[in-house]
Amino acid sequence: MDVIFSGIQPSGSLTLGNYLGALRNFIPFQEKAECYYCIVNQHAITVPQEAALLHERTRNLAALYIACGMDPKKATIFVQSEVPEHALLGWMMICTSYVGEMERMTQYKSKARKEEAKEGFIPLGLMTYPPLMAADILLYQTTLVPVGEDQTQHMEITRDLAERFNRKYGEVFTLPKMWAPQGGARVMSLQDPSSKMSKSDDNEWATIHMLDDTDTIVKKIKRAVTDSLGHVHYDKETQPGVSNLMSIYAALSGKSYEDIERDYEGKGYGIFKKDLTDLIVGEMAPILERYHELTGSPELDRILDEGREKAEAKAHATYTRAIHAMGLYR
Ligand code: AQP
Repeated sequence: MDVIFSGIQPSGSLTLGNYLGALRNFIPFQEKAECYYCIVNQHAITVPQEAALLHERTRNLAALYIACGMDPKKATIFVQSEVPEHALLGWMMICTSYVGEMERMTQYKSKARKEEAKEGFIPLGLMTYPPLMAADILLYQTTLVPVGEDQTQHMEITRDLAERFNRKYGEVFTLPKMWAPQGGARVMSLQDPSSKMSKSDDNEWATIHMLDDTDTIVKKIKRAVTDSLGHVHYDKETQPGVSNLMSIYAALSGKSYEDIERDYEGKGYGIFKKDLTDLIVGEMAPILERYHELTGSPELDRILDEGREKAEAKAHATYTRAIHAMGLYR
């Protein structure tokens, strides 16, 4: 049976990109695999966070996981910082990493530039993000990691670090494979279709949040960048804005780009955008209803307490093997 691990950072309000690229795809695995779904709050602190907000978002993200259909009876749902083995193995993975390979990570380069411009410094945690992510995955002897296509480079480095460790210290870690949704499902910013939709984007109009109300979604889709060509056609080079909206439409409706082009032939962007809005609202409405029931309920704490215990048991077994392999014991 496959072992699945994945996580999302509570670094902001979740976007449609997080949903289509990651969260939605977590759910079917729980029927056929051993699943660990983590709220990776230690990754969130790789950039400055406000304590009260981080705490609130951590709980909210757990509620959103469950509202999307994650079943605590079938999957282990837990908070990263509550299982100390993540940070402990993370340090061992940092010590297995090379500065050069970390500096080459594209996410590091783009986030470092952004943080330097905003704060005047580059947090070191941004550079050591990939070894911590490797530790998260390797602790559970994970075979498959469902993530968005933007995480390809981090998955490659995870495998490299596992192989490097195994070669030097003996076979401790299973080499995990990445699982990305078909068609890529990389959702781009509604205002700049050359950059990915991100929950930490400062431009509110660029991002659809899963918790946005209907009115806000209507306005954001209306303002989404298109072009002057006026036909619904998929071509990322000449019509990047429209192509991005089409990829969201395709992911939510299950239709192919050809079908969408045929359905909207001669109809212009207005009708297409309205139907797209209806699709998004229709998908999010039941999720939001369940989310609001869960956020204040003690059920959430019970689920996370149980999740922590189950995760810790498995993580501790791998961590013990790793410290013995590395000689980190008396
Ligand atoms: N735009 C996207 N399209 C498809 N998938 C996406 N993911 C994120 N954005 C998109 C997928 O969501 C999962 C969780 O991401 P994360 O929170 O761990 O970090 P991230 O990739 O850095 O996400 P954000 O939204 O861009 O967060 P911030 O702004 O805090 O950095 C991953 O599987 C990712 O592929």
